[in-house]
Amino acid sequence: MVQTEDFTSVEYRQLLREQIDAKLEAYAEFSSDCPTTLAEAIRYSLMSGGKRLRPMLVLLAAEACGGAREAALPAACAVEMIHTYSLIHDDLPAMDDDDLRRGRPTCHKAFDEATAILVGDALLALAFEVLARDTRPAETAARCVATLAEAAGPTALVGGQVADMAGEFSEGELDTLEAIHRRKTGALFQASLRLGGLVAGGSDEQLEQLSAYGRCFGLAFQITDDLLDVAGDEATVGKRVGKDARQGKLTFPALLGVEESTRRAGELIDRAAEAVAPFGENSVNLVALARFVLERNR
Ligand code: GRG
Repeated sequence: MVQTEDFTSVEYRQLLREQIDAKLEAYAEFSSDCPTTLAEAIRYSLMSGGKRLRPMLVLLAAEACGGAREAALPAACAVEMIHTYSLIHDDLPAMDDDDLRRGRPTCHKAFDEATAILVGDALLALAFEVLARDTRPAETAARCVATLAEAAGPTALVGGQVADMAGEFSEGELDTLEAIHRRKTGALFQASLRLGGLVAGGSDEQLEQLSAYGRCFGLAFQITDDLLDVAGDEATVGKRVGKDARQGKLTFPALLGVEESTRRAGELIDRAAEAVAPFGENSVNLVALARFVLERNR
């Protein structure tokens, strides 16, 4: 069968996954200075069958700007490392206290809490090592490092997590909820798009268009995540479901209902597609990935 570079084809999605996984595998090989258990726990968490949405977005954004996939792979892996570290730490007893992730025991259950904390720390550092060392030219690497650090930092991923854990909602609940998810979930998606654009030498205007896609995509993704917690099948989703309601968490379906949440997610994906319309033919895969997220069951 002819390989088509079309995200709607299973073969192309498989090819992207294989390229991302092969690079991650290579990055998760360490010298004997890395203790065996730590190396094992890093590989356990990193090579555990996540959907790889963020690295795929990096690669598709690079392609949309006319860049080569290969050059964007270090950035793609760096984002996945940050994402994986955030999941490991989020699953810890001090945070969400979860025992199932990506269809298997969470890192602290399979190993222990100290190891899980240290795996997260190691992945955070490794992400910036590979991004700074393997992205060319050095000036682009520096811009990528700043972009990813901002998305992972106190005003984005970490700040969003803190605000979510504080769980204080009052008037303007929808605005508060969106502001939390813009930081906790959206910032890393937005950074994925920008990294792909930066590596491919995209213009400031293109970077803005990719960012706009990322903002809408991130929020739509979070809404579908909340919907899966309401109606998803635990074995398929690969993590516990129904937890938000049990914990009395504010979510999009709790606030707006399932129907309105579903409608909003669809509207946001339409807006994401519009944002990258100026890329013409080069944006078809980004649009296809956005639509794919609406239909996901895990
Ligand atoms: C601990 C600093 C820190 C942050 C944690 C990621 C996160 C912030 C919390 C996870 C809780 C959660 C369910 C967030 C909703 C969105 C999300 C990140 C879902 C998981 O992402 P997927 O579905 O995961 O892309 P896979 O496993 O496919 O990679």
